Amino acid sequence: MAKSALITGITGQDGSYLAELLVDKGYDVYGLVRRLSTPNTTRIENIADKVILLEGDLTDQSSLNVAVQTAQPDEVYNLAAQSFVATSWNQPVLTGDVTGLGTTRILEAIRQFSPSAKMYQASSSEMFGKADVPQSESTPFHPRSPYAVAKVYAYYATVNYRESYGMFCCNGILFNHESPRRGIEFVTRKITDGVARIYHGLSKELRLGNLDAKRDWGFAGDYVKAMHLILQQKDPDDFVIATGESHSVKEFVELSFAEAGLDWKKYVTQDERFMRPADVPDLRGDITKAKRKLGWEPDTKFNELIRMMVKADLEKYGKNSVFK
Ligand code: NDP
Ligand code: GDR
Repeated sequence: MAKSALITGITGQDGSYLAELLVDKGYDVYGLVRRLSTPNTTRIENIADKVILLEGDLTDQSSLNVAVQTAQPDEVYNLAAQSFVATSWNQPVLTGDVTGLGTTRILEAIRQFSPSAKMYQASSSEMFGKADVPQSESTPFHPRSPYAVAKVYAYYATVNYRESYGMFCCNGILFNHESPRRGIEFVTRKITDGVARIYHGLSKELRLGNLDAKRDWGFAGDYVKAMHLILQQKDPDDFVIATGESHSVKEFVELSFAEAGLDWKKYVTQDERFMRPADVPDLRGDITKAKRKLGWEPDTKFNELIRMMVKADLEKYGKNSVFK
């Protein structure tokens, strides 16, 4: 019999790649989708007839109960969140409700209606905040945003359901991962989109915040494979997933503009509006445990990721280019 999986956040970047992976593996894939005035299913259009969408919201317990009862999942991937760090200062209570308490609601739905289901929690390198480099599973947390605070709560809720009820609950502590499907407000996609707009004459400048922050950027398509592997282990456990390399925002900017044959210094300006009340200076993951236990390593290199994203955005705007 085919395995069944329930993905919350299926309409997001990771949810769409994970759904494709699980469909390819022959899973019956259910996705939780919240009601919006304009449906937002563009990232899963290519697999629309291969997944079953269930209406629900992480702030609404009864909808999560019904989703778990309906899907009777072998595996639940909790990817839904208010995931944009900058917004978490403007909407701290909502972020706590969705990104933090939402995880407890999912855990409760599983405990009551499908307790043998395995659960994956989308934990984040943001939980480390200001920490020594590199960060591993044993690095202490020091969250620096309401988002990260909510993720730390969700991390421990996941560990607690494992320890309290013997449930198969795991945290993937994922470092930043990007793709052409990345939301436009995140810095990598904002940069590659900006490069394409400038290249095609649709924009004259790109305004950014802190160029010195360093992140360990990988490709989302590689990272969803790790999510799946984490739930295929004999015992539930928590894993850091990263590339092991970090680069500054400035390096990402330089390479992205260079990919389109442009000199970034002519176009990029710093803007206070994009500075954060507290930023995270340097994140770089130590993936020793993931390599040893999961046999996982990323395939896509930093330069390849940038090339992939710049190319996709250049092609997107190419159709409406003022030069054509
Ligand atoms: P996205 O922002 O692309 O996707 C978030 C998803 O959550 C969307 O499907 C969104 O739905 C859904 N969602 C938001 N609020 C609710 C709600 N109240 N009820 C139900 N669904 C909701 O995030 P990513 O795909 O990039 O990330 C996936 C998860 O991994 C997130 O939890 C994120 O915090 C975490 N993470 C991400 C990393 C990364 O680098 N990408 C690194 C580490 C952790 P809608 O489409 O309707 O908005
Ligand atoms: P992050 O990603 O906060 O790491 O969270 P983001 O791309 O938003 O920021 C990365 C770094 O870039 C700096 N920065 C800017 N960021 C944005 N968005 N816009 C700008 O103009 C800009 N200029 C500089 C930021 O200050 C920051 O230091 C992402 C999300 O996917 C989270 O959900 C996830 O948990 C973490 O990655 C791991």
